[in-house]
Parts: sequence; C-alpha cells; structure tokens
Amino acid sequence: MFGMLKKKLSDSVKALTEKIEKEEPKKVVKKVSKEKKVEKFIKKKHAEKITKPKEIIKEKPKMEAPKEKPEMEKELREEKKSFLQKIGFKKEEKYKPTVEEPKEEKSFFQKSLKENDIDEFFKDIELGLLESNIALEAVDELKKNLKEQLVDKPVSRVGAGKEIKIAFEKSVRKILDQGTVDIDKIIREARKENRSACFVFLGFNGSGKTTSLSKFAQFLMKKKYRVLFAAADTFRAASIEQLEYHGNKLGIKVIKHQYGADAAAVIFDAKKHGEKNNYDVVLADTAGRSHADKNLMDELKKLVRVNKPDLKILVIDSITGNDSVEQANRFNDAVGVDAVILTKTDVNSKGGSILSVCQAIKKPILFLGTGQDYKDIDIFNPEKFAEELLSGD
Ligand SMILES: Nc1nc2c(ncn2[C@@H]2O[C@H](COP(=O)(O)OP(=O)(O)OP(=O)(O)O)[C@@H](O)[C@H]2O)c(=O)[nH]1
Ligand SMILES: [Mg+2]
Repeated sequence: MFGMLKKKLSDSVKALTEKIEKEEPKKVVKKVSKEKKVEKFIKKKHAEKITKPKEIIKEKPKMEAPKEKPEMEKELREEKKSFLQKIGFKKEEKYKPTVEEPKEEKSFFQKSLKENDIDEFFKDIELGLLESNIALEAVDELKKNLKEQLVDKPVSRVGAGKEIKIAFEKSVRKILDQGTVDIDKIIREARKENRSACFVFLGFNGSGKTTSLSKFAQFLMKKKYRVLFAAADTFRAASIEQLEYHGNKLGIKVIKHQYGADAAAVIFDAKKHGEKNNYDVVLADTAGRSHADKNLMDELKKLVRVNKPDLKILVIDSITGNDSVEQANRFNDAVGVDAVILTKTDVNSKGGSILSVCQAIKKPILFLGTGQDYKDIDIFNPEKFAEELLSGD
C-alpha cells in the first residue's frame, strides 16, 4: 500500500541523512596567539624530555634505575631551564594553558541544521513528494514540522539516519493526527436520547461511498450493533438495488423511496424507523456528486439540515490526486465534514492525498478502504500509519 509515497519519503530521509553524515565539518579556525604557540612548544618539550625517559626508566631493571634517574632528571632540568631562558621565561613555570583549547570534537561528531539547510533540502525533494500526490500545502507543513524538530538542534553525524527518520515520522504524524472519532460514544449518546445514531456517507461520483458504507456496516455488526440502511441516493440509476444487494448479503434492512424522491425524506424515515425499532445506527447512502453541481450540493445541504446527522463522512477516492483537496474543501465548506474515508488504497501507490486531505480540512481519517470485500477496511491509526509509512520496506 502506498509504495510510491513510502519510497519518496524514505528517499527523503536518506537524502537528508547523507547530507548530515557526509558533509565536511567546518573546521573551527581559531587564531592561536604567540603565547599559545610558546606554551604548545613547552608542552611538547615536556613530553619529549620528561615523559619519555621516565617510561624508558620504568622498563629498565630496578637495580639500574636509581643510578641513572637523578642524573637524567638533573640534565633535563638544566636543559629546560636554558630553553626557557632562551625564549624569555624568567623562571621555570609549570605548563598552564591560558587560552582554552578549541573544541573541535563536538563540531566533528554533531551537526546543527539551519533553516536554510532545510529549505535547500526541500528544493531537491519537493518534486518527488508532489509526484506522490502530496499537495503543496502538505509539503509546506511537512517542511515546517521538520524545521521545528531539526533547526539548531544538534544531530549526530554518525547514525543520523535514525534521528532523521524519527523527525520525518513525527512530522507526518502531526499532519495525520486530527483527533479521533469515538463511534461507540456517539452511539451510546444517541441511545441515551432513545434514538438511532445517524451516519451520512457523502462524496464525489464513484468514490466508494456505497461499498464503504457496507464495509462499515459489517464492522459495526461485529461490535453487536443493530444497523439500518437508508437508500438516500435516489438519483443514480440502480443505486437503490445496489444498496439492497449489500443489505441482503449482510442481513440489513433497507429503508427506501422511489427514484427521484427527496433524499432528506428517506433519511428522515429511516431515522424514525430506527428509533421505533431499537436500531443503534442508521447508515445513509447518498448520491455521488460533483462539488461544482449546485443543485446536488443544495440537496446535500438540505438533507444535512433536516436530519442533523451525528457524523458526516466524506468518502474520497485516493487515486483522485490533486483534486482530492478541492473536493475535501468544497464538501467541508458546504456541510462541515466530521471524518474522512480514503478508498482504493490497495490500488494506489501514490497515496499522498491522505496527507493533502488531512492538511486541507484538519479532519480525522476514519478508515482506509483496502479492497472490494467487506473485510477490506483498515481502521486508521495515525501513529501506526506514520511508522509504517517511514518503515522503508
Ligand atoms: N480496489 C478497491 N475498490 C474499491 C474500494 N472501494 C470501492 N471500490 C470499488 O469502487 C467502485 C465504486 O464503488 P461504489 O461504492 O459504488 O462507489 P460510490 O461512491 O457509491 O459510487 P456512486 O454511488 O456512483 O457515486 C466499485 O467497483 C467498488 O468495488 C477499495 O477500497 N478498493
Ligand atoms: Mg453509491
């Protein structure tokens, strides 16, 4: 699922990791004073003249050492004294650095990214992300989230990959994490009011509304809820029969009117029937419509106004690409979407629309459609999904 999106993201992680791991560290060039040079020289001499002979003495048999040691030390003292006099030291001074050693170690093992680095980096990967259907707004958000995590924070040069991957994962998760929809709670609340909860499925033509509604029905039935269908697509030929087909297979009653009837009235009747007969949930199928079709959008507004559904679920075909943002915005503006279902993720490797839609309308994904069977439903968990997206396999 989402092979291309996964690849583009993991390519991005790799590219930024390489940038950090392979870029030459900037040498810390500190001006070293004359005094410092002298101290360095003394230090070196100390090491050569004092430390080394001591080591040699240690290695020699114990019996010979006492004879040579005082002599050698005396000789060294003399030599050092004359050297210090030569370079202008009044008396022998213990080597004591007066200027701090430049701390080059830290800059060598760690790198701190600047805002410019991230901007430059995104110039290289942007096209790849757009190709996998992530809209520009979502790419910008990803960039912003990465900056929050990486700019001016030291990243290890060695093993930077893990840190970068985690930063990407968090950035993706932040876009996808738009809260949750507690289905059980909604149903419980409706029960308290002695009514059935009402969930309306809406969206563009052929996006997968009827299929998703049927999958969701089975999901609810497994949770022991009593489900009723409302055939509120009175517009497209054979839509009522299609819903009845699923109803028969799943053992779900369908409330229907004639073709051309008022969709709002169908849902209204279904809700009444549900309430009277102790159904937990009414799932309403509606006609596919273009957000540019004024009449059908007015019909949608009316059925929402009349029935006040507990959930308005926008069904978007993940193959849609860039238009998914336009669809999401227009449906959200018209009726206020509560949650999104993204379908056909099994046949779409690009998958970036999941980020685009979340970024556009800031609403949670309820589930992903992963095939044509009732069981092909993947309840959405942003954390798990982001992890899986960055898993790189
Ligand atoms: N592979 C795959 N196919 C899907 C998925 N969801 C729906 N489909 C298929 O998409 C086609 C359209 O699905 P429908 O459920 O009829 O779509 P719709 O939105 O109700 O269509 P209209 O009512 O005409 O607007 C059907 O062939 C479905 O089997 C999915 O997650 N994966
Ligand atoms: Mg349909």
